[in-house]
Amino acid sequence: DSAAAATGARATAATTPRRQSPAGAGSPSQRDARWGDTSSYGARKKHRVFCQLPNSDWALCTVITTSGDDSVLKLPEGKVLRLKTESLEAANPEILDGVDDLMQLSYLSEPSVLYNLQYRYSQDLIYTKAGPVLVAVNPFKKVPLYGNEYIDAYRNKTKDSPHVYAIADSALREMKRDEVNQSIIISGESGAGKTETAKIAMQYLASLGGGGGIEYEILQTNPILEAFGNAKTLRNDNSSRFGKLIEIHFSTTGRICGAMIQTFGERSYHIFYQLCAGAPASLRDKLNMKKADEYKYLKQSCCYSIAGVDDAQMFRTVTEAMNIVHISKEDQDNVFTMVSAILWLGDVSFTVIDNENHVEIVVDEAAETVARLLGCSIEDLNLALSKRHMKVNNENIVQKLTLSQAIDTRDALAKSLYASLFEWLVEQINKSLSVGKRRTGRSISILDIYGFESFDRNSFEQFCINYANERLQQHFNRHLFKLEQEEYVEDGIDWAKVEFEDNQNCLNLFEKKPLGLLSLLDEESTFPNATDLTFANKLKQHLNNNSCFRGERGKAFAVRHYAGEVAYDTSGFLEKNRDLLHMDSIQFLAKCKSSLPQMFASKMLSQSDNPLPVPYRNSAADSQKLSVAMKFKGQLFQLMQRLESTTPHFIRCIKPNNLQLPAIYEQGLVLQQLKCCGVLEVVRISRSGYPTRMTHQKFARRYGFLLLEDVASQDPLSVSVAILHQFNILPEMYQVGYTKLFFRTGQIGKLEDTRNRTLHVIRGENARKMYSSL
Ligand code: AD9
Ligand code: MG
Repeated sequence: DSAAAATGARATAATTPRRQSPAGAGSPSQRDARWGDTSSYGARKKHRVFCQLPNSDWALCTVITTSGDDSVLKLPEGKVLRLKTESLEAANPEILDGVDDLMQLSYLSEPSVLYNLQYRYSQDLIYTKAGPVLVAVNPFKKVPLYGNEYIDAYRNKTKDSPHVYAIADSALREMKRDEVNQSIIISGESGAGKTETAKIAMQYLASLGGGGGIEYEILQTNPILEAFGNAKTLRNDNSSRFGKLIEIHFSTTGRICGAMIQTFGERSYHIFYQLCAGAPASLRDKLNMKKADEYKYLKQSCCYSIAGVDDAQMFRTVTEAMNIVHISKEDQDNVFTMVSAILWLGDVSFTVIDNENHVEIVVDEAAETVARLLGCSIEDLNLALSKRHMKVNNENIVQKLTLSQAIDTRDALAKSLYASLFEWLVEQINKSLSVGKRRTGRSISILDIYGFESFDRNSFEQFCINYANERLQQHFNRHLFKLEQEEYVEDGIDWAKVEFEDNQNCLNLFEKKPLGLLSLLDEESTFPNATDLTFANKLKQHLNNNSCFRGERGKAFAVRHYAGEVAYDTSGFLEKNRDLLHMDSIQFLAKCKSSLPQMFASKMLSQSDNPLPVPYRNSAADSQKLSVAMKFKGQLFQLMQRLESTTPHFIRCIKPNNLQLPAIYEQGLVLQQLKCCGVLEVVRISRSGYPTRMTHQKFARRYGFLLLEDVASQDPLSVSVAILHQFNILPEMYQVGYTKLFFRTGQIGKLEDTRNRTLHVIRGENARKMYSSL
């Protein structure tokens, strides 16, 4: 509902569609063939293997016997099961349980990765590395991993387990060492913990200054942005309705000296509730505040409070934070005046004045309060909401609006007032934190942005979000490719044998001109008679031979994204893309006496395609600004440009359950996210290369005793080569580098098994002790 969208009534996401069942958790036959056949090897007596239970979860079990095509297995709780041997997946040896980097796993199959994360999660080890990426699984409870003690430990390197602090610390060190700007790119789906993670990273960086000063101001931007930019949804009580990049600048001495915030996308709003609950009496009188449940815009949600959150207290926190970032009392008053005006605008009602359903506003408390707060006359407000100037056949005419047109106009006005207010607020914060003369040009940027989304029904919002994620994924792939390449080159390995997948095709599908999704959408948006159906048909007509595109029945089409295929329903695409705010509304704002509406109006005019404040323009299609998709693309390109010049550090947040509860780990849900945020892709990339690496020394020490010949006197490299030969490791399965041996997936697992069996055979506790400690 557009009115709900205008003010972000709480729990607007009540309409949020249910997620599709995870694609990867199907039966083994549906599994990705790329994981290869490791099972036949794993299914030997006493071996640990993964088997898939009827609910699709994988369970770690032990093989009791194998006969014919079947294996008899023992489940953890003691149950015995007979399954097809080929449906099993090899499990890693016990010594690899809970390793803190997934790359150390010898078998990198989906169940192995899931099991390892779960094993750690159950011990509150919520952070795990996947090569260069940090995976963070949301604990949904306080975990004892933060605070000064931990910050110091990571700073002094007395701790090196995976952590956001470790990422922030590397960013800082690399910024100083290489004199290159850094970025910390945090992604994940709604409620996965991105915003919390961003705050944890900021906390680490801010602690450098020892509290107080600009560091403190930067931290205080969080409550302000969250009040105005976050809302309660079904998926997250504190869901960010905007993407955010905060660039933290450092002085020559390595101290924080300023920051800059850039925001993207839609926004909404705890602040309505906070203002209602927490405004002091004087402000309440001045703004004619009602209770939250008395406003139409807020009533739609029937949700006026959030468990564990005191809105009144939050209001004080927000105003205090505004003081700290130097937003003057006067400006604060102006801000809350706008917030109140927007709420009252929702209560403005209309009466029908003729038999063509034309309307006028009802002059009541709502209309009077809006007029007073915006600083306009009732007549102006009426004109703005019930009439529209048009030019037809070169003649200027005034069109009366019907009830539904008037309501749409009112809601669009409320929505754009709020968007302008948010933008303005971010500008004020940026002015206050501006780096000015202290600038050294060194910075660490933290990006907290919505992740890939795939629902039962996907609309324009998912279309934009997934496009952005496709771009970020490319950035991610290229970075990883570079890292891998560097490591191989450094150790003298032929990296040409490593294949990487690129998602350029999918990006082309979006961006190509004139026949890409975005261009076609914009073109269709300018045709007054176009409909969502004509748009869908146009796509099918021009894009059907693109391998990333699939036309579907009716108004739908599907895109093959890196994270899986998503079907989009074009209903509402054109209207959302146009996001019309009529020139009349802008001119109405320009005439208002209050300072903010005027400023908003001139900003809207200056951002327009056609900057002339022409009162009489063509039809409804005379959008006063860039289309939403184009604006989004522009912001995205700016963002990418900024990121390109930084060294990226990636954090992928995972939501282990949809209940927002601790200690529940749903494999299917986790697996799907690992795919969407590219973690499985990292794993896959490294599988396509030589993921297991071990120094010559370590390899020789660990497996040398398995050799039949006496090699005691030889150097580690020769011993290593002798081991490779004796165990018939095929040449295409490994490469010998200057310092390390590089193995294809699964190879070390075989050696490890032989080693274990040999250790079993060697009798006597002494021998066991001697070797198992190696
Ligand atoms: V959204 O896309 O903005 O809807 P986010 O930002 O990914 O979403 P958020 O950071 O808001 O999620 O986290 C959701 C909730 O998870 C928080 O309100 C916390 O209750 C909980 N959370 C997340 N990370 C942690 C953590 N490291 N420790 C404790 C956490 N709780
Ligand atoms: Mg968030």
